[in-house]
Amino acid sequence: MLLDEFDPLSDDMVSVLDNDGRVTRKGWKQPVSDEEAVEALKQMLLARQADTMSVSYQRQGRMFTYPPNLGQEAIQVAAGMLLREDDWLVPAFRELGMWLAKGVTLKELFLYWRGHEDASRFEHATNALPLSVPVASQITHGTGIGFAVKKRGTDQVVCACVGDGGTSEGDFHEGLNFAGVWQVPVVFLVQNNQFAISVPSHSQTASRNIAAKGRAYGMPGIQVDGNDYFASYEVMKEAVDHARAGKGPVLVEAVTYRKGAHTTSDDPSRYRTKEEETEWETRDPINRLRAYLEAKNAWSENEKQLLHEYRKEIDRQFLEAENYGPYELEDVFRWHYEEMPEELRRQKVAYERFLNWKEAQA
Ligand SMILES: Cc1ncc(C[n+]2csc(CCOP(=O)(O)OP(=O)(O)O)c2C)c(N)n1
Ligand SMILES: [Mg+2]
Repeated sequence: MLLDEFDPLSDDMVSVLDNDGRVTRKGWKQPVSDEEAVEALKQMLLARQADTMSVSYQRQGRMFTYPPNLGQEAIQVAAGMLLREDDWLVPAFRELGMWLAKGVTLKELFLYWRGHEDASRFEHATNALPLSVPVASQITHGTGIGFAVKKRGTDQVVCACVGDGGTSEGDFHEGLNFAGVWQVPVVFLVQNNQFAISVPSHSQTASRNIAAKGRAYGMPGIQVDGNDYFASYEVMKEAVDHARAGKGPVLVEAVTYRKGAHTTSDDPSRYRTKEEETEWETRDPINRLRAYLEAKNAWSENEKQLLHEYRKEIDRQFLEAENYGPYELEDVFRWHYEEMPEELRRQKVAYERFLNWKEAQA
């Protein structure tokens, strides 16, 4: 069991492939079929293409903002493949590969970043919570859902996601503490992408790593190379199986790198060096999995053609989002409570007054 073998207190990290896609672990057996690995690589390419185009849509003024997932595809696709339809996904805001696996459409995600409230409905996805921008607030929700699942006695698993920066929030610690005490079926997945906007992850904690924190809350913690698809798959599989078997929560720290900006309003050249970016480029998750598959003659896709098809489909869904229609002012206020409380009603009136004033200025 990797969960027993790899000790976060010794800074162990699970990995399988080196930067050239060669297997480095002795006695390793491929955990999925070649077909599944090929499918994973295709999903990673789709996610990356959607990301690249999203940044471009935003630059064209067609989307308000966007947080790129570039470079974080391996852990996201691996985790997504392991969630059952009735498992719960409790995301932060940078989980593209997992959303797609859950059945969330690109159209819905585009609609979200265009500021539309309807985007949070996820019509074709079961048990996927809306995006959570208030950092780490979703962790307590994930624990709560895990508590409910346990009370009902079903074998569903909750995957609650957070970033390295989110682990400094109180919600993270409350959520993990409660989860440990009640042994709920939750996998806490930290995508440690090295940054919380401009703050480097080593400034978030005096711990040796984030995975080690699991110990204090009475759950296994494990560090994995999140840019290594197979390692990510193996670790997430053990974590999900552990939770599903009623053995309680697990903390997974996936070590990765945010290749893009924090969001389209950020400029990473202000706080990190070209050398660092170049160094991480050699660990790119797509290149590593592709090199592995090519070496065993398992990758025969015409990538150019594939990307061409992806671009067409992404554009089609973007146009659907763009032509969706405006949202009502009411939508901004009406989803929090069954009946709008007085304070929200007051804010709505004030906002209407502001919009009328703005229109009069034009
Ligand atoms: C409670 C809260 N504080 C601050 C912010 C502003 N903010 C948005 S994202 C972010 C950094 C998050 O970093 P991390 O958890 O590492 O996730 P990443 O963006 O790297 O995926 C901050 C500070 C916020 N959204 N919510
Ligand atoms: Mg981060």
